[in-house]
Amino acid sequence: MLIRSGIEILSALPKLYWKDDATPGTEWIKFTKKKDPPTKDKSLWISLEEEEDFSPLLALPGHKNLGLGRHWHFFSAIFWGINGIAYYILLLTSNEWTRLVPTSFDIIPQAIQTAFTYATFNFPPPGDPYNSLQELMYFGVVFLLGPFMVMTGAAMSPSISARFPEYPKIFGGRQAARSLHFLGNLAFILFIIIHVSMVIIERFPENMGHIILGFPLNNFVTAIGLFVLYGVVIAIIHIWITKISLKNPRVVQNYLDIVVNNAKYLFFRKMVSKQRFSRSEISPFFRINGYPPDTKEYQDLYKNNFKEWRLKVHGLVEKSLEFSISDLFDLRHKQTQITEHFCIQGWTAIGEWTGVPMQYIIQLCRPLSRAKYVVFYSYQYMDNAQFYEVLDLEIVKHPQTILAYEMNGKKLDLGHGAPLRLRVETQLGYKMVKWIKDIEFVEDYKHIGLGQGGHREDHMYYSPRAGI
Ligand SMILES: Nc1nc2c(c(=O)[nH]1)N[C@H]1C(S)=C(S)[C@@H](COP(=O)(O)O)O[C@H]1N2
Ligand SMILES: [Mo]
Repeated sequence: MLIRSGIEILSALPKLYWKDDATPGTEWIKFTKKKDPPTKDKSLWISLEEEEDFSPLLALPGHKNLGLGRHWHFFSAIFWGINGIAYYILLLTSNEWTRLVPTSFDIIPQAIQTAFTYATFNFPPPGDPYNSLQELMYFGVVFLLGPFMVMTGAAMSPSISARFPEYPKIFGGRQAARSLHFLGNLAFILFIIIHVSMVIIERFPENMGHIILGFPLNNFVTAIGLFVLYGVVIAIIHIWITKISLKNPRVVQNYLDIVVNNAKYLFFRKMVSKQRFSRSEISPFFRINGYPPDTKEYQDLYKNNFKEWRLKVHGLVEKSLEFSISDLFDLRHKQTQITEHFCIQGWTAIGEWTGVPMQYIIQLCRPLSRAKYVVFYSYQYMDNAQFYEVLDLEIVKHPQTILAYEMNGKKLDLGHGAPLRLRVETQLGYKMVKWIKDIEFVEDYKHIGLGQGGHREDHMYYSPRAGI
């Protein structure tokens, strides 16, 4: 499940980079035939066009459902994470660890010897319980590869790397972490293929017995039976979760979110962004996601340089507010931050943003104690529905949550959200509403849009919380 949902996530940006600018064309490998953005008019091209449609035979659930791919990925990650912790505890509090942890360097020459034995199509004598090569492999998977996948995975979380900006640098940045996470997955696949093959080739009945029953079998038929049963159970689970995901995505989204969305709330809402990149790190090219609003209302505002544009702040507040764009420019509370943007699809870019901290807006409008969420509405429509996103009030209060009107020292341009867009530096990009129209403080969001907590949640099955 981790592998297939991981492939689904890869399909949303089927390209891997080493540098965090993720400049189109600099990928070291890609799984798409689509051309990079047309160099002439980058403004008409958005990163959603980079998504690929992978088959459900490979990806979970397949057919461009990044939202559910992520749900399955994090659900399985939590499941296997708990399983792994239990395994570590049981292993290390008993003497079982001696089966896996080498206690002498002699194991290396022995393992080389064993590798030679296999290479000449012979079997080494059975180990106790493993031969030296096998022991080294298991040790590597359990104590190195597993933790490596958790660590490279965590380096891609916007909340974790916003709170600890030094952390992703261990791997050479978030794009390098993404590439390494992919290579680690290949290592896992290779291990699974070799491992299952060896189980079958070398002493099959004994191995099957040991793995599933805890004692050796000497009966070939029983061993085959167990093997087939095991394979069938796995196949049925996969067919079932793939089918319900494709047929009933909303149900799967909501059930998995009981675990996934609440885990994000638990772990990430208190993480505050500490990002401070330098000017020299600003990316030369910053992808755009979302086509600019095509309504007449917005076009008129745009043509007139947003003179008639007004930002309304309303809902569960003591004092409703209204600002023109020059009102916002004139506020003394002005903040500039250089941060790294992480789109849910997988690309990153570093930019400088200037605007008004939401902390200050909150100070002015004084939300009622009932207010739990803040809704940011856009002038843009997608799939005939107004774009909006809901954020926990707690996260909106973070110091690097700002209403930005400048990017890289210039007035925000059309593509990046003119005249005003949100920056929430601990969240994925889709939470950062562009072309903002108004802001509402609410107690609940079930009555807004399709009730999932945002346009992307409503239409693409993303989670309402976006810390990873
Ligand atoms: N109104 C609106 N805001 C939006 C989007 C959108 O489609 N519509 N896309 C979001 C996504 S998925 C990302 S990654 C960021 C991209 O910001 P950028 O275009 O400035 O790079 O904007 C977010 N804000
Ligand atoms: Mo995004």
